Amino acid sequence: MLSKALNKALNKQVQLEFESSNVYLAMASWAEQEGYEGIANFMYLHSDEERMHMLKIFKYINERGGEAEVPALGKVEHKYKSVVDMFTNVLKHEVHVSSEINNLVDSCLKEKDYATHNMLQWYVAEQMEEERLARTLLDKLKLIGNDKSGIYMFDRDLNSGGGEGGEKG
Ligand code: OFO
Repeated sequence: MLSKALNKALNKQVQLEFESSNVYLAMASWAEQEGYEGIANFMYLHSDEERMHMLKIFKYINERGGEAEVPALGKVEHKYKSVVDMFTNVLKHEVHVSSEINNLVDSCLKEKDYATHNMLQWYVAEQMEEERLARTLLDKLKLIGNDKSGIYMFDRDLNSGGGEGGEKG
């Protein structure tokens, strides 16, 4: 049985994963409007992944006798100055999510809730991968700079799976 405190903390993570899904959906929309088809597809996929992350925790809460709640969601950013600006925000967002996952792991250990701790290990690994991917893509974009043909190729690469952003769990 989940403690009340962990139930609350997990519901907060449900909200964050839900919001992540919307953040990437808004990024997909911006990229689509700007004509970056590959980046848009990458972001649409990522948005779906985040919904899956949300659902995994949502269902876990109920399986453990807790109460999963559908959260109210905040507004997300819809405008970006550039592709680099957008991917800088992706990295920033994922670093924030990682730190929230770490806080959750910490709470589980304090409460000796090893089942939840075990469930969260998937998220620990996933966050490392998401941060790595965001850093790799941002590094590529920094190398490309203002070179239009470079951005064109970056977009094309993401369309053909070059972002390695496929779902893993
Ligand atoms: Fe759920 O991994 Fe990104 O935010």
